[in-house]
Amino acid sequence: MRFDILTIFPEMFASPFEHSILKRAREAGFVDINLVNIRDFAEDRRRMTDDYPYGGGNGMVMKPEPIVRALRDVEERRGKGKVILLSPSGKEFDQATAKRLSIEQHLVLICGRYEGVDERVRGAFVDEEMSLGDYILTGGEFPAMVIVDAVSRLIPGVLGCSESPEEESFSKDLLEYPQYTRPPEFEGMRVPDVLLSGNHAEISRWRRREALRKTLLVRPDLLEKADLSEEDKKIINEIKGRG
Ligand code: 9D3
Repeated sequence: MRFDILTIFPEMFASPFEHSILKRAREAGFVDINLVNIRDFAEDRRRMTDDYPYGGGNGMVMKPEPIVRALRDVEERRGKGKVILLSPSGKEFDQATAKRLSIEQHLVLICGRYEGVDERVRGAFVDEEMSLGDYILTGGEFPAMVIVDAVSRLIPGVLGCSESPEEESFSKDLLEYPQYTRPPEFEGMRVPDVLLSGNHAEISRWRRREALRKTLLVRPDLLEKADLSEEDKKIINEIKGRG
């Protein structure tokens, strides 16, 4: 997967892609990340990338020319990709979106700044507009990093088999059950006996119950869409009954 990231702050991306799984994915050639400084495509002597909004109002708007020149340069050098504008007005990015994007060859991410981007860029050059969620950030740079991370790990070969995303679909509707590792007792807190029992059927039942309990408590909205068995529903009623 090729990513081109258009930003006026390419330095923000210095380290996030240089660790762990993403580092390995880049070294192995699964992921190729190219940073494009929008300011390099500004035409005026001051290299301005923003300007006052027509009609007045607070803040600045990103000028269309530098962004579109940068997009055309990317297309000439690296081919046509799917162009995504990161903006608080976009559709919310989620795991289904990450999956859909992971089968693309080439994504071009435009990081907005200030109050936004001139509407003519969106209208004529943007395929999709995406937000990370309903909170206000200073720009699209962190969202771009999140999208590269979430999409890259879904590209076949990027994760080793032990980290495989296979089983994510199995348990996607629920939050995870609690995990423990050694030591068996830490500052007076014991690992649940069932996990030390070696009884795999019982461990599976315990994990399902704990995942249901956690989801009911923290994300009851997930249970409405979840694919629950009759046994699951019985367990949920038990948990509810006990409070
Ligand atoms: C006045 C209205 N504001 C929109 C809620 C203006 C505004 C605030 C912050 C416009 C742009 C920004 C910068 N944010 C992003 O570019 C952004 C973002 C975000 O703020 N939250 C979640 N996802 C994203 S993706 C890009």
